[in-house]
Amino acid sequence: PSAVVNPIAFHDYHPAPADLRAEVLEGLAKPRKRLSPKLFYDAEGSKLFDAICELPEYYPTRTEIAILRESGAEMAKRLGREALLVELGSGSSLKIRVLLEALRPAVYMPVDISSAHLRESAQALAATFPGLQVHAVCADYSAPFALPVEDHEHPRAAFFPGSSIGNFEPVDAEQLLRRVAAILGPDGRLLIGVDLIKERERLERAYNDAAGVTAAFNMNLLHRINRELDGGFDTTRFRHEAFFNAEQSRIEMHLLSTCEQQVEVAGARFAFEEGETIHTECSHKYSIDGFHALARRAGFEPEQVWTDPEQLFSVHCLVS
Ligand code: AVJ
Repeated sequence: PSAVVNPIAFHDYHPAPADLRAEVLEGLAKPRKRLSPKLFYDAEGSKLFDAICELPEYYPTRTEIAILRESGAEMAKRLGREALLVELGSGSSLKIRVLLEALRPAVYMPVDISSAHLRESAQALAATFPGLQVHAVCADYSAPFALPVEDHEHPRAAFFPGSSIGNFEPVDAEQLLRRVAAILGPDGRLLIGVDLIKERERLERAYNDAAGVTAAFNMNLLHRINRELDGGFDTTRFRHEAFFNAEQSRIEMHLLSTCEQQVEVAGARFAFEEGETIHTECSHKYSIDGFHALARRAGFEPEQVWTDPEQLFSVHCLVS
């Protein structure tokens, strides 16, 4: 007889849909133009991001997966048997599979803002892990939310892979971690992937790949604005720029205007100087000690950290 596939429970918190028009008009009107990296991920942008993860220069994804494979059993011990495992953002199906394999939690609760993507990936996981209770939560994890089930019989754990925390400014990262601590309650565990500070060359190569995929990912934001907001960006007059800002310990991505020009978007007109940029992303890099300090400020106690032999990437277990 075939194993029982539990139907998934779907909890829809109806996260506010992003208002692309308002966000773009506001971001481009700032004295230093900026757009949120959240806006990268339309269908085309999500495909380009998947391609980035396969690039030889882009070490974070494959390094984190190798760490999960290598130390999954130890992580499972830390997180506890029969855990309730919350995943923040469910875009990383290979990583969660490696962790579920090692951990075998009682309940898996993926939280994601994209309803269709969430339902699909939750169903696929329920089919691969018979007996696993899946509670999918459609919500914006960067805003406060409560878990949909009162469950006090399982130890609580959360998984936040991919160095997604790096997209947040340190003060916002701290606030987000504080909320995760509140969701976990006392003695919960957060397993979180964090990209490490390393030589500038290695960092900058990861965001300036030879095949130009990261450039296409960045430029797709202008194409998206042209498509969805009837924007007038001439993409031949902008170029991708990514560099390590050592003072702030972050990779910055920008779209640089190669000439003086005016661009119309949704009926508004924006002037660019030659060399002026739209700042599109920050990707913060941490030392292990620096991340421990951030975790402590957010109410967590560092319990264990795993890295790869080259110390490129870290996976932390934090106790709430
Ligand atoms: C998904 C935010 C972790 O910062 O490395 C990859 C996004 N941007 N290449 C990162 C990204 C350019 C990625 N994060």
